[in-house]
Formats: sequence, structure tokens, C-alpha cells
Amino acid sequence: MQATGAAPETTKADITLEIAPVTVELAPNHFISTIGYNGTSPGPVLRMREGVPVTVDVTNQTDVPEFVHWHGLLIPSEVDGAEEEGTPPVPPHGRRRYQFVPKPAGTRWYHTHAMAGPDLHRSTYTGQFGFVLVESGNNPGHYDQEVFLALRDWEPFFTDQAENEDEEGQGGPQPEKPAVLDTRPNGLEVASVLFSINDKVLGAGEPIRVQQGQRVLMHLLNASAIENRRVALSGHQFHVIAMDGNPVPTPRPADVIFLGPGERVDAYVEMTQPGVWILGAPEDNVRNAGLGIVVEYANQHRQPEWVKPARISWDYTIFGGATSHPAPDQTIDLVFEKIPSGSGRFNTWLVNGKQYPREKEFVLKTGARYRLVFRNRTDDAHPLHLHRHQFELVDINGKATSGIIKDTVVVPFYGRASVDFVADQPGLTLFHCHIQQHMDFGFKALFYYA
Ligand SMILES: [Cu+2]
Repeated sequence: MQATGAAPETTKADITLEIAPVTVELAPNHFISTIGYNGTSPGPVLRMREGVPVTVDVTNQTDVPEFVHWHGLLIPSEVDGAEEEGTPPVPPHGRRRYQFVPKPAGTRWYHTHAMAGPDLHRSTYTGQFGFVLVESGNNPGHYDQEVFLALRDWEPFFTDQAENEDEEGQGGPQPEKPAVLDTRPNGLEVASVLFSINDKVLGAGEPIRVQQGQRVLMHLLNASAIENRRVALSGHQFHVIAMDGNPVPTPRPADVIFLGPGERVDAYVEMTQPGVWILGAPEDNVRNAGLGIVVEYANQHRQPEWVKPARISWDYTIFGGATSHPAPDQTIDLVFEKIPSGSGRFNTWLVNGKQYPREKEFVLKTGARYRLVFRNRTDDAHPLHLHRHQFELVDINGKATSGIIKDTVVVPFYGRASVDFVADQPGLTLFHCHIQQHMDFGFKALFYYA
């Protein structure tokens, strides 16, 4: 394994990525200007072979340093694509070579990992994202076609009107709700009024064309910098087979799929209901603002039909198994809090009472099994991501599960979740909320190895 830039660059790369301004036609005569990969957004689907070394040459045609993060891959800090872990940047108008051995197999993704702060034209607010499919020699299951669907929002803006209608945890147990709530006025949050799946708003692009009797494998990704999202497919059910690229112990149907920023779900759909249907957000305002795509059966020409799903609730644990977890060697409590307007116009986010940067307080022993207890004492549902490792869900708000292996999990507001992981990837390891603004204003921590 060679670190970034260590190989003679006379050898040809397997993959080249160019970070540069792109124009995205979200709808006829509605163009937006952003930054993308190889002239598009999303960038190309990158297919890699599990265990086969890959060389990626990245050129950066912008004026700012960039990082390409390989989300969900178990690779060294030097190439993981996070400044906090010591990955060198792709310099402005420069280039850098990433070399690593992709693993494990599954639906991963790549995206920028720069800071944005108050600049809504930087980092994950731009179009720098795409799927990585790490393929193994194993049979991935039978399907007739495969589609990649990335959920996005565009033209972000600051607002003091919090959008909470989609948050998980309403009516739930709220075990971390403080006895006394902080009622100071909130800082600005980021919102959007224009949504898409891949690069098109609902109805503007080509439909997913299917035939009766087909099984279609859908790779779903929430590539938003901002919000947790749901999608449903009118007239059909999703059959969830993997989360964050990893097969779930109990594959089963779901009317709605819930995805926090950074999360993926692989699901297949049996095409047994001829017609023209809308796959989209169950919230009318979000779907009507673009978050959807048409599914069209052969020889069907009617207007796309939307059918509101019966239930929109989401529960990770129903996809889990019943095995018991090995006892962890150590339990680490992580308490998340918000200081309303703690950074002036913006909120500040604390992990165990402190915002990043912080002391070297989380030091892991190689080979040990850790339990992280996420205590969310805020009124937002946060998608929490651990770099360079995968964790197993232990419980969500006290509901136990096992065998669900993920790299990102949404902790309900005022909720609690526990996850276990084995410290088997020495090197600096970043942990953060995948909502860009939360991460930039304190919601992150570094794990060290002893
Ligand atoms: Cu967050």
C-alpha cells in the first residue's frame, strides 16, 4: 500500500477525476452552475474490484484545495480524503494521486470533504459526489437492471425557519430530551427549495424504463449536504437487501426508504404493476420541488401517478437479526448538544461539551471492541458517520438489533443509539455529523490509535 503521491506518476491511472465547474440542466431551461467531477454531477459511477489495487488521479481546476473522500471504504488515513486525518489536499490547479485497495464490496460513494463554513458554494453544497461500486466475485443476486439514484438539493440558502417535518423521533421515546430546554434563539440553518434525483428534477429527465416482470435493483444514496430524506415508489414496495452497501440480516419489504445524508440503501423492486409511476419524496412540497423520478412500464403512456404511501415510518432494527453482541471492551459515551447562535449567526455543535478541534481524548487500542453510545440532546436528527470503519447497530432508542453493519446512522432527535466497532484500522479516524453545516461548526471528533 502506497500513500498518496508516492508512486511514480508515469504509470497510467485506472481512474481520472477532474474537479471543475460544471453546468447542470436540472430541468429544461433551468441550468445551475456548480462544481462537479469529469464534467458532470453526479460524477461517473466508479466500479472497482474488491481487493484489487486502484490508482485514481485527481486534478483540481478550482481555486481552493479539495479532498476526495471514499465514503465507506476501509482505507488508510493518507488516502481517505479527510484533512483532519492528514490526507494531503488536491491543491488548487494541481493534482494528486490516490492509491488504495478497495474493500469491502458494496455500494460506496465518493465526495468532497472540504470545509464550507458560511460559504454555500463550497464542499458538499456543490455537485462533487458520485457512486462507487466495489464488486466482489460473489453473485450479487439476480436482477434484470440496475439503477443508481442519488437524492440531492440545490441552490441552498440560509434560513431561521427550521424544517422539521421530516425528522425522525416524533412521538418516539426521546430518552435524551433535557429536563430544561435551551430556548435561546436558533442560528441560521441551511435549506433548499429545489431538489433532484441525480441531475434532474421530477419529470425533467428520462424515466426509468421497465418491463412487466422485471426485477430492478436500485442503489439509493442521499447525497444532500443538508437534510434527511424519504422516498416511496407509488404502487410498489422496495425490498431492502443492503444498507450502506452491506447485506442486512433480514431483507424485507418497505413502503418508504429513509436516508440521512451519506446513507445508502440497496433495494430491488418487482415490476408487477404496469403503469407510469412516480418514485419520490412522500412530502408533497419536496416532491413537487423536484425530488422524484418517473418509472415507466413498456407500452404505457398515461400521466405519471403518485400514490401516497400508507406508512412513512422507518425503523432500522426490523432489518436486523437476533444474535447477541460480544461484550465491548470499552463503552464511549458521546453527548451531542447545540448552542443556539453559539457561533454568531450560526449554531455551535458540541461533542461531550466541546467543539472541534479538541484534545486527544479518544484513543483506541488495536483489536479492541468499542461501543459508542450516541446521546442526541438536540432537536435535530443527525446522520453520524465514522470514517475508515464500519459499525454494527446495537440499539436505537432502546430497541435492540444486531447484524446491521453501517458507516452512517441517523440518531433521532432527543434520541439515543448505540453502535459497536472493532478498532482494526490503525490511523487517524474522523467522526462527524454528515450535515455539512453541523460538521463545520463543531460537530466532529478524531479517534486516535495508541
Ligand atoms: Cu447534524
